[in-house]
Amino acid sequence: MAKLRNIFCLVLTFVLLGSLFAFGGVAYAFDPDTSLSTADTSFWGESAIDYSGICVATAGDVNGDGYDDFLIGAYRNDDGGSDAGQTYLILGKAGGWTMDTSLSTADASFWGEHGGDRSGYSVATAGDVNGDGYDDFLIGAYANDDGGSGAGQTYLILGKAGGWTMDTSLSTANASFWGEHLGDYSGYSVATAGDVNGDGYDDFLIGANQNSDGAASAGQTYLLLGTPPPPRAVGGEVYPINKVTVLMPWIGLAVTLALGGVFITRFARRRVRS
Ligand SMILES: [Ca+2]
Ligand SMILES: [Ca+2]
Ligand SMILES: [Ca+2]
Ligand SMILES: [Ca+2]
Repeated sequence: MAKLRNIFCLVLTFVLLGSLFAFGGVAYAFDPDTSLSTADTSFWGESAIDYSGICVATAGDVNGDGYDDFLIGAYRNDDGGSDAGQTYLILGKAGGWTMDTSLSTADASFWGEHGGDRSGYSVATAGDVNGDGYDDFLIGAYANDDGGSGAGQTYLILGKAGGWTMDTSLSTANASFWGEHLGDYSGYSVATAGDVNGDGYDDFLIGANQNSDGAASAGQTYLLLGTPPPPRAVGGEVYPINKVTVLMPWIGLAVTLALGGVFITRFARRRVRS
């Protein structure tokens, strides 16, 4: 009886596999030569000649809700000034994605500081550079003039649980980095480097492809190491700190023994790489 049952199961398996291959083989979600009209979601630029989508990237999980978030750069957008550029942040969610969505409905956006900055030409997650468990991100504005004409500027925006808004000026970024010389075009590319020195804080890269320190337009790439938040201010003074930090990546915690207390920091065990 058992033998008969085994033969039956074998025949059934062959029939099922045969039907699968007869209908074009094992199905896969993505096929060759598929029109993007079948995409799950799409986003339109807000205005003509915005060139939105010049750069797109994951932002990591910037609000710590377990859904990864993403960035869309529109470096010729004029909302902050002619070609100041705008970068849109779209927060992840379980459902409700639709095609032909205007970027005006994004969860947050960031304008270049000045006309002609071309911010959003490069966008990327930075990983979690300050180890607070929220991923952080970078927006490059290679044509920004604050450090000299075309020196370029890159903005670091730290993740947070809430309070994201549209039409925010990049002048309110948590940190920014100028090119060394005029014409460097720093911020032409930006990326996370992962955690290159293994201290639990993600590190990041800024490219300045027109920098001439090595030779004319040899270019220069800068690595910035992630750091913990600055010491807490007490009575307007920066608190002097002598500390020992013990990283415990297996439970996603860092325990800092410092003058003034014991601080426990949660950091992302999962690393996001672009
Ligand atoms: Ca998220
Ligand atoms: Ca424009
Ligand atoms: Ca962070
Ligand atoms: Ca690091």
